[in-house]
Amino acid sequence: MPTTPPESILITVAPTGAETTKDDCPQLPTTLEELVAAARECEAAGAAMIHVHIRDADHRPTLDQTRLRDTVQALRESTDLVVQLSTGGSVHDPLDARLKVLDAEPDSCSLTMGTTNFGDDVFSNPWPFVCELYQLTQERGVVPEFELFDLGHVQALGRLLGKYGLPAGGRVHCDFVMGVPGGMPGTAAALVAGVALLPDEVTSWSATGIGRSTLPVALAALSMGGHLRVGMEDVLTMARGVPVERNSQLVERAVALAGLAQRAPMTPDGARDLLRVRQH
Ligand code: KMH
Ligand code: ZN
Repeated sequence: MPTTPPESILITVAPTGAETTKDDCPQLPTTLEELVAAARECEAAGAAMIHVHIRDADHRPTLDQTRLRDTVQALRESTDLVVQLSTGGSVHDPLDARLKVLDAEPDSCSLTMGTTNFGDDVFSNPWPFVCELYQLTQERGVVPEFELFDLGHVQALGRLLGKYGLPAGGRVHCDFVMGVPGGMPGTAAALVAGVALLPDEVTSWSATGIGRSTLPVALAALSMGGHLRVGMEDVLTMARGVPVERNSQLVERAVALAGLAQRAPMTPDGARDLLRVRQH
């Protein structure tokens, strides 16, 4: 990993997630139209990649194949964003349905490096599943973003790369997802520990802090030369008692914070180059 911070910053937006209900948060983009509108606003605000979870007609999380394909196509038609589909889905999604996410042919996909307690639930990522999903990304030419919820996941990433080699495109990008109840805390100290453990093959990393940890994690990541993921998947308030109305507000804030660190938002083409995502 380079020791000097890069001059530009990859901002990924995670606009929806699988945990928040539409009833609890009517402004959450859950329909395709809402998702595309949010994506366009976030791209205009400075996002270069979108991490996508989709919902069904009742706004519930789904991994429906047709909807996934339609979503990838609609996002490609309406934006230049790098399209990353979640293979994590919701804690209730079966492993085989999560593997099939790659059939929708995204640019990138998330790949979580181990099981973690997730609030009162379990986010299941057994080692054989991680290996199968990783090999599938290599076969299909989909660039994985390794999701690290815990320090053990960082170790597991080294083990995976040692066993199966580099991802499609040859770059290794990972994302620290911090502050999930059951995972590592969303603190600067935990991020420092995680970055120190990253395998040598890692070429870039981002971080996101859930809920109240969003700002401490963002500031720590910026100070360490990391990239940022923001969005309503991870946080629903701008400040205590102030709801997020649009995902683009969170992207705008990330751009402003990065600006203070003298880093300009990367374009989608810049992100494709960083991640070695193939052109469509
Ligand atoms: N919804 C979480 C259980 C991912 O997208 O890969 C899993 C998650 C991670 O959001
Ligand atoms: Zn996700």
